[in-house]
Amino acid sequence: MSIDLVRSREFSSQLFDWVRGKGRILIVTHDNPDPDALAAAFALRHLFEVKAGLDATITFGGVIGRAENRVMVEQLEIKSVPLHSLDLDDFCVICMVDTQPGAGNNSFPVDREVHLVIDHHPLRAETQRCRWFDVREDYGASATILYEYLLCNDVYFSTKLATILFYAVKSETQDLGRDWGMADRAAYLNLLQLSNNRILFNITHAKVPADYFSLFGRALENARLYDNVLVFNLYEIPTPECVAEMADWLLRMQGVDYVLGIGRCGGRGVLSLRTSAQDAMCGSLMRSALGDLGTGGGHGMTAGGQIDPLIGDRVALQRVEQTVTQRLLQALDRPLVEGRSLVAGAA
Ligand SMILES: [Mn+2]
Repeated sequence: MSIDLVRSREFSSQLFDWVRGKGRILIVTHDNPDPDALAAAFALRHLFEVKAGLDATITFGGVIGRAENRVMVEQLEIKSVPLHSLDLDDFCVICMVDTQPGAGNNSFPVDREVHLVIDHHPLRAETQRCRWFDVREDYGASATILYEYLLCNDVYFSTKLATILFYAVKSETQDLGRDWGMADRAAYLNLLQLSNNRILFNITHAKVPADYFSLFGRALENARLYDNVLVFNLYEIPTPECVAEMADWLLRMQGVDYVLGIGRCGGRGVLSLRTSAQDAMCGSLMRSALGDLGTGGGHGMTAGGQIDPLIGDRVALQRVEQTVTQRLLQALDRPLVEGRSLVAGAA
């Protein structure tokens, strides 16, 4: 058994000993959860049920906007309750997955106690004050940590559970191409053979509404190139995940190594940073780009950020775009060149 698996076995068995006999459990993910957050929450709830006989509720702020993720939740029956509708005093144990207390990307009140944190973002000081935390920065997905808990506790992988976890590792690491480690590879390969390939196809080929395609046009129209850095502004967006999705798409452009995207959803600024440079540190680049404007974090090749609130008209969003672009170029040690529009004829 690898060192990682021994760590997983010891941590999880001690955790279950502690949690047994406790009352209701709440599992909080980051706002607008992605497949990794949803899968980690689902697997943790399953573990509590099987190993401790306890019910847990999955919750988060925001919405699940991305078409793929909606199909995932529907077809694999991942049940959750909106955070704002809960009375938090009803819960005895609070868990966080794929996010950490005070990280800025979850809506759980910062003054409330969190008992358990399982995550793969850089460890925060607040997390170290929690009763239980297992934070592995070298893991590509939180789902991989949960996969190991299930594995070393001899929990049966139903097709549903395997498919959820597999899709999480697949999408989070872009099929082991981005911020992945050997643990993710082991999880990916093992889970693939247990997964439902028809549901996986339905998720990756989710139908999208007609106005989804207008986002591509808007991203192109408002994209500016600063040498190998591309910055785009989507302005008002229907769901926060659009920014990351467009950023992933534009990163495929030849000669572009970094993509920074901006948008606003529900009065909140949403930022996403992507790179094709394997040795980059997007999390800290995002924080440099935002400075005092907002909060952000992430991994080597991806990062997210938020400005809450982001008020004002179109010009206000353009001003934010200029500021974060300048700061990003500075952090990357690039000359502060004048950006040029990607599409001929655009502003
Ligand atoms: Mn994650």
